[in-house]
Amino acid sequence: FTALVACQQEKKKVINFPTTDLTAENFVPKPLKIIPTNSAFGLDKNTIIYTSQNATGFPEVGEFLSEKIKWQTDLELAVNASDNTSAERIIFINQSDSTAFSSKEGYALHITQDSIILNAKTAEGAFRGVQTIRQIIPETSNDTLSETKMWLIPTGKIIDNPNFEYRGSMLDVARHFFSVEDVKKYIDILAYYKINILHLHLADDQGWRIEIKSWPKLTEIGGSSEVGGGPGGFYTQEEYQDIVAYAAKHFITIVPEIDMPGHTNAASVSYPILNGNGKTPKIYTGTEVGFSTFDTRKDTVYAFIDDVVREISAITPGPYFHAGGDESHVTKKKDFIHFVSKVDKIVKKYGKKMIGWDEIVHADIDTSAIAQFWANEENAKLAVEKGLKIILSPGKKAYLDMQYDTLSKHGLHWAGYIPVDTGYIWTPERYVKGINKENILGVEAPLWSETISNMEELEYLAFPRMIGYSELSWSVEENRNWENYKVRLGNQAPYLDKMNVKYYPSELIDWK
Ligand code: TNX
Repeated sequence: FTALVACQQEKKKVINFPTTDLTAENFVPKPLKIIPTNSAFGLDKNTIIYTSQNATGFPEVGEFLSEKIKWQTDLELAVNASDNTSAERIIFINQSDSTAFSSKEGYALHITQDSIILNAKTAEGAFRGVQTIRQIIPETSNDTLSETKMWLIPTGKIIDNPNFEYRGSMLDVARHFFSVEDVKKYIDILAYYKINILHLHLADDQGWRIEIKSWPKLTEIGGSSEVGGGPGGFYTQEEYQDIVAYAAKHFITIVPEIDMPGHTNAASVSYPILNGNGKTPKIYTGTEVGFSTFDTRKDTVYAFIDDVVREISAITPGPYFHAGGDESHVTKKKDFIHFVSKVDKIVKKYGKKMIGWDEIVHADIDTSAIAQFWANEENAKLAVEKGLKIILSPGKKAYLDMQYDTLSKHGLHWAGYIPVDTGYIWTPERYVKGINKENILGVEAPLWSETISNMEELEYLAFPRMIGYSELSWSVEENRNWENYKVRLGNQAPYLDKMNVKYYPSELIDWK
């Protein structure tokens, strides 16, 4: 590698680069530290990508960067080519155990006129750093400096680490079904903003969306409906694995949710034995909540849940299983407690940690469980008293399905309206009194789908707000500032347009 750099130095043409400022770049989320050196690296066809070869995942991260540079600039950069004699500049993705970046997702970027060196402990860290590189490649080339087209990248140093380890979005594929292709597009965009969790809400009253081989009617019957009477749909286990693998390639962990004991009408329509009231429920396509429950005292119900958790866990490499637990309004409190405690044990039996909506804290559960705070602060405080970690998804701030304002085409407003500034201006670290940084696993923005049924509608609610949640979860408090953020957000327009994302063009933002 040193020889290669020396050889480049020799061949380098003398170019007077314009003055640059790395601190003025449009990074979202904002990196921890940026130190500009005010010159430029010229990305052109004579640039090569080189990675640590023996460090797991590094060559693949190099290939990913090459693919994305091709998409952005049309340049085709070789990755780890054996013949690099014509190379003039290098992007080197290097495995390093430096202590400058303390977490597995941390990285350091060192950009000079000749090279971009990305150091990371793990491929995951390298992948996050690659997003930063993607964000500083200008939209257009400057071809006046040399005979080939060149994209000028400001020089300097970046040292970066995530503020929270869990940075997520949830997609409700139960109220309306979204295809594998839709989910992959959502993953593409989330990854660009360093999100690392996609929680899929796979079952609710209106539909069951994941094949369970030992209980086939769940998808045959329960998969055939959705809100408003549309056709519904479901993922076969292969399709789900395809999503999981695609997410993994983007260092995103899939969190599967089967919501229970409430929100289970679709399961009970498929197998009426589950609800224990002797009646066969009807398919439900409305949007009411809180009317269904499993029979919490029946062994068959736990045998069913054991099969569901076993089959899903076997195809879910991530550490979490989300068991729902919200709005079980027709389950008696003592039955709810009994139920959640039993489900927690089943989830643990299959090697996963249970996540549940904040209501689960009333049950006798292990401290490895995680409470997702959405509405009830008392529940969240109780969770912390019990030693559980919290995921923050406050409805008033982080619900992607809340309308922007009274004119919004889609969405609900039971938790209020969430314009783009309101969604950004809050401090997860101090949102609930008594819940401090060390109690918080991270932030997740849920997108419920009662009012959206296709990608365009999904994008209208998710973007641009989801981009703000990426900064709230990745960047430290000192680096978050609305006035500064809103300029960087406006400058995301070219990327979003190129991705064909139909974002809501909020008037609060000066879109580029
Ligand atoms: C409340 S948030 C729900 C969902 C709805 C959502 C609509 C939560 C845990 N439960 O069932 O879809 O409101 O905003």
